[in-house]
Amino acid sequence: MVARGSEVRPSAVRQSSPRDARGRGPRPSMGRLAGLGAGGAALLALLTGCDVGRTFDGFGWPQGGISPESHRMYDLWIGSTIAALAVGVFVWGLIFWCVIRYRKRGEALPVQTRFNMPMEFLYTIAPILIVAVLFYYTAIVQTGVNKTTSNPDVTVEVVAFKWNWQFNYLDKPGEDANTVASTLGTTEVIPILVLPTGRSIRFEETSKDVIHSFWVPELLFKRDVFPGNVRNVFEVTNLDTEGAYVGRCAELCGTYHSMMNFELRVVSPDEYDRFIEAKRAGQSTQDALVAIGEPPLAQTTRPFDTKRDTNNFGNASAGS
Ligand SMILES: [Cu+2]
Repeated sequence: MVARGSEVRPSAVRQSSPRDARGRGPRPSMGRLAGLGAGGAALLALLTGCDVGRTFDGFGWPQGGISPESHRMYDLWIGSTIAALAVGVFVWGLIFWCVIRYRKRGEALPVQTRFNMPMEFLYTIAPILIVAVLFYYTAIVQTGVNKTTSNPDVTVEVVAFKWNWQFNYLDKPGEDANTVASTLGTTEVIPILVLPTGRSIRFEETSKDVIHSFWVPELLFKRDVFPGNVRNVFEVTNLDTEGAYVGRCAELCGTYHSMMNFELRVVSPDEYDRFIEAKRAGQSTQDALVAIGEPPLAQTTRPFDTKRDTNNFGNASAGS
């Protein structure tokens, strides 16, 4: 019904015909190829939520995410990589098998024009299936990561400017909200964004001048901060691990872009409530941090010394 190996390669007819007589032809390949798409899908589904990636150092993807969104993106990466490796191993196997099984056995050239319709069909369908499965999971994860709600537990306005950050705690989402408390970074003090575990958090970003980018590596996510009354909004379902995490500007925004750091300090909900109370009572961010038993200054980064007077502008006497 279809071209067998013996028909494709007349020069190898003598060697391969007994094998072909046992029915070796396109059918086993068809089964394997058909199983590939389904196998990839099953593998991806199985590995979502699995921690196979830890064994292989995350396959290059950063580990240590602190939000459900970061875990889902990590799982998508691990699942996609495993599926890609499975396809890769299968293809490498086919290549080596062909190289050995159909190696040169004589001077006669094999027939150069043959096709095998079921194989051609599967070569087209299998990649489409694989891409469809990858697209499905990507769309699901992306939609989840970008999802916003109307009633988050905490809303914080992120204001970026050259070259620092201001964080305003709002009483509700939206531009007409009131600022409950505020933290402003300066040349001497790294701004600390204090947030609680276990609560949904909405970030509303806006810039005073140029495009910046709000990036906390442990969120495995960065989002541009635009000027001109544009509010770029994203949310995390919750933060799951207390600690101090460095935050950076991830969009080249000018001379001191590389120094535009901040710190995300994740504390317990109770400590967060007391922090906000202390801020509302008029305390500085540093005093409020001490009041809840936290270090007052950033632990993960420090203000940069620009050495502007002594070195950059050649005025040696100004710095001494
Ligand atoms: Cu910036």
